Amino acid sequence: MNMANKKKVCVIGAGPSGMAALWNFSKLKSGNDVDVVCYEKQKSWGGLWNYSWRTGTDGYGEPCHAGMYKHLWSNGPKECLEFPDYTFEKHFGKAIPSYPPRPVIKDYLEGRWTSNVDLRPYIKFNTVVRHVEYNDLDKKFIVEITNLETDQSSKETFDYVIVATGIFNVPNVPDLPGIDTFEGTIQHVHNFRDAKEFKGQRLLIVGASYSAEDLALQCLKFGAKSVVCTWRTKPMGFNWPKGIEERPLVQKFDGNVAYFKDGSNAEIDAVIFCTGYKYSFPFMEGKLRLQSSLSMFPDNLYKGSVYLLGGNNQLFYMGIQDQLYSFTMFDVQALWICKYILRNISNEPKSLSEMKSNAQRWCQNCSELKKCHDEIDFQTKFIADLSKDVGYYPDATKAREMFYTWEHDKEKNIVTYRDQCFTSIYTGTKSPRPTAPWWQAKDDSIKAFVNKK
Ligand code: FAD
Ligand code: NA7
Repeated sequence: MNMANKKKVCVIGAGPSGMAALWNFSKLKSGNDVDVVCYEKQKSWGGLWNYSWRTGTDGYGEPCHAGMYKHLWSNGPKECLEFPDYTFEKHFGKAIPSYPPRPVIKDYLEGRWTSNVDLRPYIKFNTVVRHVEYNDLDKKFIVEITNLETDQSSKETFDYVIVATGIFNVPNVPDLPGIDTFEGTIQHVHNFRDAKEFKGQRLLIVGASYSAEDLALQCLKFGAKSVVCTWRTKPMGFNWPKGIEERPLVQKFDGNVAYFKDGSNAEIDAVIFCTGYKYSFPFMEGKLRLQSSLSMFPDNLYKGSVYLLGGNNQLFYMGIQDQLYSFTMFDVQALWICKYILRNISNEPKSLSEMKSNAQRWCQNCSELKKCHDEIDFQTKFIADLSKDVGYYPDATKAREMFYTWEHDKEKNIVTYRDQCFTSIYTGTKSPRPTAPWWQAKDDSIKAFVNKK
């Protein structure tokens, strides 16, 4: 194919989703048919899995992307996010326990991105995408970028755009009556870096989901005096260790006292909002901008990927589903998008109306999900549906049973669930037990987790 006929593809973001797109394009050996360029505003790949001490703005004055913190251990078993072709055992040369800390996960991801492939040439680091618009006349996107090192801006044209900029980077921070009078520290979990900071303190955590659960446990583990989690819709309801309790939503603050809906109050030293994130794609022109809040199937996306309100089916959003499966889901979604661009999909839809009604059915089913099991089943079906179209080889959906066990383990004991062992779908090896229970493990280095005798 001659250069002029090559399809030009822009991937925005080199986190796990964007990297899955690059990996799959490279494996499909599509170099003859497409030119792929990835813009990443950070100096390195990995997205949220990069740890940085910075909060607020980065060295270039851009909003800090990652809200990753020290001592984060995976909150799901690694066997549920393992790549079929690149297992943890392959990467580390031995089986490792099921719940690795952040540096281990990042190392594993980088292993997949560098093993028998060279993805770096695709990526322009320190380059932020400022604006994307679509021209109906020539059916091309105009992408405006800024090289943060030189502060030079330029425009490039593309046939396809894949938005893979993540969904957990713009904090949702509600207001609470009287919080201006609060005498202690206040932050959103996006700015939380080190649990040791809260040693000896009485914490109030606002929210009742994954971050609230993890911070409550982690802060207590690293020496917080007490933690009150305050919920809006329903409590997490775990069998908490002594020192953590749940109360209905805080109604007001007066000085360092928080007053709750049940009439109780508590003295507090620090407040951490674990109130989730906002979907934010400010760089997309209005008609191309996905509008959603956290969902397992945001509206107006065929197969959870092709944007249906603009861009002539040439615009994709990746990794914007609330995530149970994470990396394997990104992988199959990436393969689907790559094959769609290369016109290599079985069951390709006939018309826009067919795509819209398909997406609406998925949205409707998503809106009926009630329990965690429903969400596990829904995301399993989503992955199976994409897999069927593209012939994604091993069965990633086998993780479903493990998610059930994971949920059960958490209900049984929220402190010990990370000490349990799962069996790899792809190697059949059962993971060893961690040498120290998670509650006692404080060293999150690769050396401590992987190389122990
Ligand atoms: P991101 O990782 O957010 O990457 C997006 C990338 O896009 C970033 O590199 C960013 O710099 C770049 N970018 C953004 N805007 C622009 C722009 N305008 N121009 C150029 N580049 C841009 N998942 C799990 O499976 N297990 C866990 O234990 C787990 N723990 C988590 C803990 C926390 C605190 C959070 C917030 C999330 C966690 N997740 C976990 C979920 C997480 O979302 C995924 O693991 C994964 O990082 C999502 O990848 P992504 O590529 O979609 O997004
Ligand atoms: P989530 O899962 O979006 O949860 C946000 C929580 O915040 C949820 O419990 C909400 O309660 C609560 N919330 C939101 N707004 C408010 C207000 N105004 N008042 C009180 N409570 C509120 O975000 P997480 O950070 O926990 O998890 C996101 C990812 O980060 C996840 O993948 C993790 O692995 C890490 P609701 O139930 O809606 O009443």
